[in-house]
This record gives sequence, C-alpha cells and structure tokens, in this order.
Amino acid sequence: CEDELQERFRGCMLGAVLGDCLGGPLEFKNGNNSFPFSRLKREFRLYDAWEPERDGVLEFTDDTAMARQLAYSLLETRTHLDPRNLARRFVDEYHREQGRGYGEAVTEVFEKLHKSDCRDPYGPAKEQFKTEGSFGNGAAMRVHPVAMFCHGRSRTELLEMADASARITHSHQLGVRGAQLQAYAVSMALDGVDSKAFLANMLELVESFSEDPKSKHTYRYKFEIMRKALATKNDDLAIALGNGVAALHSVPSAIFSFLRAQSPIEQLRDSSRFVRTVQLAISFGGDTDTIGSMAGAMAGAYYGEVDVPENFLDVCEGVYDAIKQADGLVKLVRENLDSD
Ligand code: F2R
Ligand code: MG
Ligand code: MG
Ligand code: MG
Repeated sequence: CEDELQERFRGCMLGAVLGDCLGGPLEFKNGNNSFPFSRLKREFRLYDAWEPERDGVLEFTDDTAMARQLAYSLLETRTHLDPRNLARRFVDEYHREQGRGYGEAVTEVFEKLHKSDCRDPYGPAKEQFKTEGSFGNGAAMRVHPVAMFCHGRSRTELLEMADASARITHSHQLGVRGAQLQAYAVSMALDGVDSKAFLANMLELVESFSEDPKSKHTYRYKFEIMRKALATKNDDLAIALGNGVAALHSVPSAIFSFLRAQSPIEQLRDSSRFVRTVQLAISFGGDTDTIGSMAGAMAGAYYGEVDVPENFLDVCEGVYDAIKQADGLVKLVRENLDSD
C-alpha cells in the first residue's frame, strides 16, 4: 500500500476489534485455564466458512465500546484530550448498551459520572475500591487510539495522554501504568520498531517508574519472565504471566503474544502473522477478549491491514466503523503535524 500510515492505523483499529470479537465468546469459558492451540485452530476454522446471513456476527464487547468512544472523542476535540468529553461519551455509550460485558465495578463510576454530569471527570474513579482505585485492564484495553493520536509526538506526551484517559475509570497506579505500557507498545508497533529494541524500550519505561516502586517491581518481574521465554521460544506462559482482568495479569501477556508471534510457532504454522498473534493471545484463556484485543492492536499496527484476513470482516461487528475511525485519525494526525 502506498500509504503506510493508513495501513498501520487501519490494522491497529481492526486488530483491536477482531481480537475483542474473536476472543469474546471464550472469555473465562475455560475458567482460568489456557486453551490448547488445537482448540483455537478448530474455532478459527469455523470463520473460514462463515456466512453472516446464517451465522450472524460475533459482537464486540466493552473493550471496543470504550475504545471507539475514545477515538470519537479525539476526532471531535482534534488537538487534545478533553476528559469531560470522554467521560460523557463513556457514560452515554454504557447507557445505550449496558450488555457489552463491562467490568463489575466500573459501572459504579458511570452511574456517579452520570449523576454529577461529569463535573469532576476524575472524581468517581478515585472512590473505587475504598479509594484504592481500580487496577483492572479497562484503561489499557481501550488506549490504542491515544497511541495513534500521539503518533509523531514525544513519549512524554503519549504517556501523559494515556494517564489522562485512564484515570476517568482507573486511578490505581497498576491500572494506569498498564494503560501507559499498552499505549507505548502500540506506539512502537505503529513505528515498526523491531522486537529487540521494542523489549529494551519497554524495560526502560518500566525502570522509569521510580516514584512508583510497586509498579516498577511487579511489571519488571513480568518483563523478565517474558525475556527468558522469548529466548527459549516457550509459548506456555498463561500461569507465569497471567490471564486475568487485572492490568498486571493481562497487558504483559498481550505484549508477549505480539513479540513471540513474530517468530514462527510450529503448531500455528498455517496462520498468518497477525492471526497467530491473536490465536496465541486467546490461547492464554481467562480474559481472552481483552488479551486478544490488546495483542491484536499491536499486531495490526505492526503488520498493517494487509495482514488481516478479509474473511474476518464478515465475522465481526464494528469493523467498518473501525476503518473509518482509523482513516479519520490518519487525517487528523497529518493535519496536527503540519500545523506544528
Ligand atoms: N467484565 C468482564 N468480563 C466478565 C468477568 C468474568 C468473571 N471474572 C468470571 O470469572 O466469569 N470483562 C470486561 O472487564 C474487564 C475490564 O474491566 P475494568 O474496566 O477494568 O473494570 P473494573 O470493574 O474496574 O475492574 C475489573 C475487576 O478487577 C477487580 N479489581 C480491580 N481493582 C481492584 C482493587 N483495587 N481491589 C480488588 N479488586 C479489584 C474487580 O474484580 C473488578 O471488578 C475486561 O476483561 C473486559 O473485557
Ligand atoms: Mg470485554
Ligand atoms: Mg511515535
Ligand atoms: Mg475481557
């Protein structure tokens, strides 16, 4: 494709939606256990012969519902992130379609924001879990539009905007850091950073969490496991890296899936690079839609739309909106960079 940026932005938005829709039906369907690759291959074979008239569509869940509102918010405000605009959009989206599978506690934030007309968009999130804040992965799962919006800007700007988008629902540092790590990972995937530099940069970011020792030590531990597993081509990391709804137990798993699937995986040899990333992410089990979506955003950004098989476009809900949003963000980013 002539327009590499459009390829990558479309791949990113599509990858996130597809990971969510394909992982959705399996979320916690095997308890907290992982899935064998054979199960994933069987599941994915169904999609080859999919007929929407007969089979319907796989619906997207809260992951996509929130990510698209983040993208719409940035497309509306154009030069910055407006937390009140974003909070209103999350609340309206939730009230339109409450059955998208939201986290159990985050809905309290929406109700409080609604009652207060989002006057303090960060207030209700601070009250969660006896003021500890949520460490769920809900801020990380929706953050990829921030990485696209910040394309060509500094890492500091990217991390600040990821933080500002996260705190509307998640004020626990582990939840916020998870969103920053995911934003940085997507941003590097959009830049086509190779796996060695990617991992080194991620580790450097974790080391910079110095005023936040818990995040630094716990995320560093995950990246150490990841580095060893990548060196030995070990794929079975659900127990060591986690597969739960906490950011700490899902963001590193998605990053690992993206990096590991850059090399061939014998049992997934028939799949494209994009597809094997999503298959590996879903094979973690547990929070499959979210790990699938976060890994899908990175893989789509890295390989581009060209690596996303066309048959999935008929299988999954929301793909055409995702393409339109990606195109809008490409245009916006170009305009903003030109006016700087
Ligand atoms: N909600 C789901 N899936 C259903 C969960 C299945 C269930 N566990 C099962 O076993 O069947 N999916 C969606 O939720 C995740 C994103 O959640 P988000 O937006 O972070 O929500 P929330 O409610 O803030 O946090 C999620 C849960 O994490 C635990 N938690 C968070 N912070 C905590 C804290 N400080 N102390 C104790 N627990 C904390 C709570 O259990 C929260 O409810 C995605 O998977 C999305 O797909
Ligand atoms: Mg979900
Ligand atoms: Mg960049
Ligand atoms: Mg989930």
